[in-house]
Amino acid sequence: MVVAYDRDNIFAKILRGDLPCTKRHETEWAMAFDDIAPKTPVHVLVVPKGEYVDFNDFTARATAEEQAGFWRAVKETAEICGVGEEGFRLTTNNGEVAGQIVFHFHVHIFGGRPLGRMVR
Ligand code: D5M
Repeated sequence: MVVAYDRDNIFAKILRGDLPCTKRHETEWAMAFDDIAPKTPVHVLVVPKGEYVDFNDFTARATAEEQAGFWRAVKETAEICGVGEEGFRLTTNNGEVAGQIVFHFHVHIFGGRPLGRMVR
């Protein structure tokens, strides 16, 4: 079930500077900041600057340039946060069924400790 984009979602407010964040990286295409409730020593969220509800929406509507810029920012953020070489986990929750609670597309970067195996 697709949710309509709400311009007052938490990440839209952070992008506008209406809410504070601990910023780790920013480019023309994306911003990265610490998750407010970190699950690992490095737990950073990377959000595109465009208005996309979730991964499905982003991949369907963002231009190739936006998508490339976004994924480049994800890679740069991992490096800036010191986990680019040793390894990290990327997660995106796509839709309520996956537990998504903020409906502005974002990718979690987890790292900074051994994460164990998630899928066997
Ligand atoms: O989960 C959304 C994630 O966003 C969750 O890990 C908490 C985080 N969150 C919520 N509010 C904030 C603020 N204000 N700053 C930083 N991080 C925040 P998901 O299931 O991926 O939608």
